Amino acid sequence: MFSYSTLIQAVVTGNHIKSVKLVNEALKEGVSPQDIVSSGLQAGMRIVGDKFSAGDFFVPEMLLAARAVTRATEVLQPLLSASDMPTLGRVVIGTVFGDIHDIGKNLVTMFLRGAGFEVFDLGVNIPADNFARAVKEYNPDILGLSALLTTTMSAMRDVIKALEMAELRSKVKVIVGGAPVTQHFAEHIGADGYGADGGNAIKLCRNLVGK
Ligand code: B1M
Repeated sequence: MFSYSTLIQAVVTGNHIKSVKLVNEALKEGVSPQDIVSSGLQAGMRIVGDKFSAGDFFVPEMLLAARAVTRATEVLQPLLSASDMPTLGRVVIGTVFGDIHDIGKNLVTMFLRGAGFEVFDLGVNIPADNFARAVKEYNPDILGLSALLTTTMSAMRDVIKALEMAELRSKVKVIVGGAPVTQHFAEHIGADGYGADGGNAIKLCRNLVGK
């Protein structure tokens, strides 16, 4: 029988074969993809982060854990992204310059697609000007910025400045998210919203497009 603790353990030990097997088991037993993400995969990643902070884990262990989560997420992707709804709006998303963390951004992308948004994912380590160019090219309702490092959060402000310089700021709503980001920070840099997690990002985007 599936248990969250074994999935968490598979993530913490970076066992991607086991994480995929356990996610498949959980799905067969009727566990929801959202619960698998929040109570299994994310819970495991929090422990990995704590171990890294405590000096018990190093970058290789984080990379193995990231692979265990990414592979497991690939199993969930069709379920999280499946949607028959008409498009609610268009979102461009990416991780800011200097930052290569993408697991959270990828999950938010899947959640938004599942909710009916059309999402263009630019990837990671995206310079501010590239975000502005993408806004011009794709003409999205919302621009989503993700950052996982305290040192890269300030790049979110650079993106807003780049939009202002290109006279695009009034054409798009900007939302920000990622572990170190807060509502206060979002307001401080002049973003239109802050998403704490995937579910929250859906609510925020729906509000911003008035649906
Ligand atoms: Co990094 N790393 N890492 N890392 N890493 C953290 C972030 C850290 C907190 C670990 C720690 O010290 N405890 C720490 C940052 C400390 C700080 O800034 N104060 C850290 C560090 C220091 C580093 C390096 C500098 C390590 C080094 O090289 N010495 C380095 C930096 C590389 C760089 O980016 N330039 C580095 C590298 C890496 C790996 C490559 C090894 C790997 C990333 C692999 C990958 O992403 N493909 C990695 C990992 C895995 C982590 C931890 C362990 C897990 C991150 C994660 O995937 N979480 C992380 C510790 C932690 O977060 N507890 C850590 C799970 C994910 C689902 O959550 O990303 O928060 P999260 O996303 C959530 C929400 O935040 C939100 O929704 C998501 C789903 O709920 N959200 C949004 C995210 N984006 C959003 C956007 C939105 C809305 C919501 O709207 C647009």
